[in-house]
Amino acid sequence: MSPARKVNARQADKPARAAKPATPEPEFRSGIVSLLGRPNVGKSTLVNSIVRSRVAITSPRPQTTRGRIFAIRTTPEHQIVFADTPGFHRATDVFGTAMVGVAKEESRGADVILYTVDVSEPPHQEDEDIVKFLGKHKLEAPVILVANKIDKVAPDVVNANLEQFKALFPFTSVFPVSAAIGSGLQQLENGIAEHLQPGPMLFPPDMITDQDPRIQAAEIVREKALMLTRQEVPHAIAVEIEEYREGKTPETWYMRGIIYVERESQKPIVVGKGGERLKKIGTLARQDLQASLGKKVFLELWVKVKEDWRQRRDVLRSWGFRV
Ligand SMILES: Nc1nc2c(ncn2[C@@H]2O[C@H](COP(=O)(O)OP(=O)(O)O)[C@@H](O)[C@H]2O)c(=O)[nH]1
Ligand SMILES: [Mg+2]
Repeated sequence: MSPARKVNARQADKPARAAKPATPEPEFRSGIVSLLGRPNVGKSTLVNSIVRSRVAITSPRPQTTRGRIFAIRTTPEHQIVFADTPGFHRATDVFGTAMVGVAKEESRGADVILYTVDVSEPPHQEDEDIVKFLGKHKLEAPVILVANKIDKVAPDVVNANLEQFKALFPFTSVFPVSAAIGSGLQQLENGIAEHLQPGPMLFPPDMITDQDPRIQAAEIVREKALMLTRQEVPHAIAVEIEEYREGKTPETWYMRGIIYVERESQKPIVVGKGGERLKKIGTLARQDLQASLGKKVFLELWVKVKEDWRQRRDVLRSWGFRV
């Protein structure tokens, strides 16, 4: 600071009467931001990184996210409610069609749309489907292009692919990021905040997700089952937590979960030799559940067959899917 601008302490303590009129406090802003994108581009990883919590499960398997999940980021200036959705893919069954429906529905009510892509690869066919959808419905919300996974390939590959994505749609703005290593996320958050309208908080400031704890527990079990199975099996897995209650003491929690598969032949795959795989799924899930609940967790897991559940509206409805 230059000597001329120094103020002594007494002067500084004076009321700000003589100072220029105070600028009004910027208004609090809030809004719903919906994530669109192909499966596996990193939508859930992105949202988890921004809200600094593992709200949505993630995995290298496509279609890990199966319902709309709100992940809420609150700062003194704004509250951003992210609607993480299943990916936009070419659906071939009742379940897949419902998943794409979730993504479409969420984007209609959003204040901002985050179109997330994996910029380590050029656009896929599904990207063209999404762009068509955006064009057809003339959504009023601004569409921001989030070019994720910039850590995965060399910068010139990122740039070449990015140009192709940019050519698909008149995006409001573009943010290259890496959700996995956390780069570019603050700029993205600021970029989103610019498009939020002044408004009150939509959720209490300490709330990070609207997801029911029992569903969240089922999702954690499913994440581990996805991690430990291959090929068609991950797609055939659904998890329901049938019992979810305090254990014998207040420091403990008891859960009984069912891992559903579609065919009898998939059951031994999930169970593993001598029950090894099921045990591993349980151990990994229990570790996560204990960390998030802060209690000792007793988790009992069973594997059952629900023939062709992805094709059956009655079953899907009984699990809470809107089909
Ligand atoms: N290298 C890299 N991998 C990422 C990044 N973001 C997500 N992934 C991985 O991509 C896979 C799919 O992520 P997920 O968030 O489940 O994708 P979603 O289906 O779009 O929700 C997971 O294995 C993530 O770890 C990233 O920025 N860089
Ligand atoms: Mg996801």
